[in-house]
Amino acid sequence: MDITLVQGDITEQRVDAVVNAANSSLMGGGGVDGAIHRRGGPEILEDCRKLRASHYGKGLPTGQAVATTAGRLPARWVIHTVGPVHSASEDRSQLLASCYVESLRVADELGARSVAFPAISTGIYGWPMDDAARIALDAVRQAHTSVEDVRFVLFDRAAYDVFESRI
Ligand code: AR6
Repeated sequence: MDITLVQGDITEQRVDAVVNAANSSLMGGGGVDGAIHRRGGPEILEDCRKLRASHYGKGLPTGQAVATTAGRLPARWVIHTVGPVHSASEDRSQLLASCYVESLRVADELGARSVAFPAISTGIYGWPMDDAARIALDAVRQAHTSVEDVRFVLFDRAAYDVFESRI
């Protein structure tokens, strides 16, 4: 598996699957989630609504992942995963690692070979970038997957530099 780092906007990535740092409602939000729904258009939300109705009445649990169409994004699928909110009192790193592992498992089911990840939980959910980068890179490196190209798309230079120092 090749792991590459890109500084930029995940909605512009030409990959088989783009991972969304969603929330358990699957109904959209800010950050990456807002950008993906804005650029991808209403088809994505429509698929999310269907998933809520058919499988996730109580919402998608933290650490799990599920796929929808990518709408107008230059990708085939969006894989929505729910990162944990960072906690100073409780170690939730297994849940964060699970987001990466489960997203790759869903990617395998779809037959996706290239996947773009944002730095899950490092925005609104408050996870320190350095710790999140360590967990993300370890999880992806250890995953058993047929995905050949994993791309971490870091929104700003500071995040890119943190990932680069750990790769
Ligand atoms: N491309 C790549 N990275 C981005 C982009 C983008 N277009 N926009 C933001 N980032 P966040 P979370 C970076 O807040 O912490 C939503 O409301 C951002 O700088 O998107 O998992 C959901 O609905 C940060 O480093 O996700 C949930 O309620 C990283 O992406 C909640 O936020 C993740 O930031 C999830 O919070």
